[in-house]
Amino acid sequence: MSPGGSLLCFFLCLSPVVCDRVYVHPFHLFSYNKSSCEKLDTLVQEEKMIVPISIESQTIPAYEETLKDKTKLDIQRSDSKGDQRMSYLKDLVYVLGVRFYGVLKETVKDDNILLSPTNLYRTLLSFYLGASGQTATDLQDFLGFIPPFGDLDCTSKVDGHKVLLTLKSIDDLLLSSGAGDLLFTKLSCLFSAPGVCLSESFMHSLAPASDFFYARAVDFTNPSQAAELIESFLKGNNTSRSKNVLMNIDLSTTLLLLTYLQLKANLKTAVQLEELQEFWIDSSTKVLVPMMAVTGTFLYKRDNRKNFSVIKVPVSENALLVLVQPLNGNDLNQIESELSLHPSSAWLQNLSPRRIKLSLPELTIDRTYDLQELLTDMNLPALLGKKANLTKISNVNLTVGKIINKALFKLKHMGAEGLLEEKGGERPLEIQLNKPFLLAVYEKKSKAMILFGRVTNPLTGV
Ligand SMILES: *[C@@H]1O[C@H](CO)[C@@H](O)[C@H](O)[C@H]1NC(C)=O
Ligand SMILES: *[C@@H]1O[C@H](CO)[C@@H](O)[C@H](O)[C@H]1NC(C)=O
Ligand SMILES: *[C@@H]1O[C@H](CO)[C@@H](O)[C@H](O)[C@H]1NC(C)=O
Ligand SMILES: *[C@@H]1O[C@H](CO)[C@@H](O)[C@H](O)[C@H]1NC(C)=O
Ligand SMILES: *[C@@H]1O[C@H](CO)[C@@H](O)[C@H](O)[C@H]1NC(C)=O
Ligand SMILES: CC(=O)N[C@H]1CO[C@H](CO)[C@@H](O)[C@@H]1O
Repeated sequence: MSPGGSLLCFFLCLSPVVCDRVYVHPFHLFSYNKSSCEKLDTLVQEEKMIVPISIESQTIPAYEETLKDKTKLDIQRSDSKGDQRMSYLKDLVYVLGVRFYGVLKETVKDDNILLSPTNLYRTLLSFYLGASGQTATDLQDFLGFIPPFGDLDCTSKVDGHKVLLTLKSIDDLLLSSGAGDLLFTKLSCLFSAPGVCLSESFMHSLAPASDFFYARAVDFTNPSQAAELIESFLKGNNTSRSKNVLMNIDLSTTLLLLTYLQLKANLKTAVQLEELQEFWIDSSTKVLVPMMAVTGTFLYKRDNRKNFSVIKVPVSENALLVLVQPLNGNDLNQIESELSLHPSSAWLQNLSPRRIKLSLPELTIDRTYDLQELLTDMNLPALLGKKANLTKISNVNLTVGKIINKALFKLKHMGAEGLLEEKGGERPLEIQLNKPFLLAVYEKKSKAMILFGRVTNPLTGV
């Protein structure tokens, strides 16, 4: 199971990570070494288990409080090894994101798409942390960690905590400085069947990656009631309705994971255009949408061979919004079909500064996907299916139901309605995003893709 393998090789060849003197295969930045392997062997497997309280209980359980305190301890130092880890991981995150995008593109047809590659990665990594045996091996493969020499001992295994900490440092960077205009929050909820115990260390691994973490028990044997309880639980926590995604919960579910990533950004100096503007959904259908405009010097590329343009707009100190638009009558399909051939940060390369007046729709895109369905569409229904070995999560056999990933991206203007200030000098190049386009949000330093999607109709975002 390594369709990702060939892509991975491609990226490895492009960006070998070289240490000061000796070459260290990037895999070993994350794998166990000989001495930590020996420690693992002698480690006594005596797990503390927790039975989550009912979703209907009004109290905040002690285990959630403890987790909050632990979360604060995990502050990351930045060092060269950490940078190498980020640089390697960002490519794996991209490959996974593009694979999921690929199946979504086939299933949702012309709809908007929004997914968070970092969050998808983190979700599957959580299950890796809870998996043993073949399930752990398969998940590691799926996450893109292929051992370089086919080693079969413990050094061929990836230490999931190192990966998790690297993902966390990426998130921390996004918020590190000047995040004033950015709202970035992550919520994780683990819902288990009543009486099912969950390992404390598994919960501990999930919690630090989220701003809000909840673990509650729900009776799934009444699926519609379970869906209602979950809906109302989330509503109390500022999560917008997940429409239909909670429908058809499997009766046999004993574990359901839901994560929600929100990113809201304000375009400084952008102004709202007074009148609604045309947006062409396809060559013969237009809708009228609220748009904003911003003038400034942005990094830009126009590729007249491949027929697309890229513009990079900073939305905070460390968050970059990248917009990709087809040119010369090219359509999005063509660009999408070549995604997997691009290295993860290709869109950030070879751009040059240009004075531009950019008009683009105001955006609110909220999308929810069930990873179990997407895995089935990828012909991998067994990866987290009924036979999955998740003995590190619970001592009972778990049936993982839905794995819901929800992402919200909101882009607004900061300035008031009105006219753009026109400074003298060079006349700006006018670019109007008035046709379907791709968008991505990158963290600037690590070049990790936080959000990725396409806008085919700005009016049907939620
Ligand atoms: C092995 O890994 C552990 C934990 O990551 C680290 O503390 C130790 O220094 C490493 N040992 C060697 C020989 O690299
Ligand atoms: C899960 O994996 C562990 C480690 O390989 C193994 O000992 C155990 O028997 C497996 N359990 C099941 C139910 O397959
Ligand atoms: C929900 O929103 C309110 C008001 O916007 C805010 O004060 C509160 O912290 C939010 N709660 C969560 C859990 O996000
Ligand atoms: C780009 O557009 C031009 C003009 O429409 C066309 O001749 C050319 O084949 C296109 N290139 C690609 C790679 O689609
Ligand atoms: C859990 O699953 C394993 C393998 O499928 C099976 O051998 C074992 O009996 C099951 N345990 C329980 C408690 O159902
Ligand atoms: C911050 C907040 O609103 N938290 C709520 C999340 O939902 C649970 C269950 O409804 C409430 O107990 C919390 O107060």
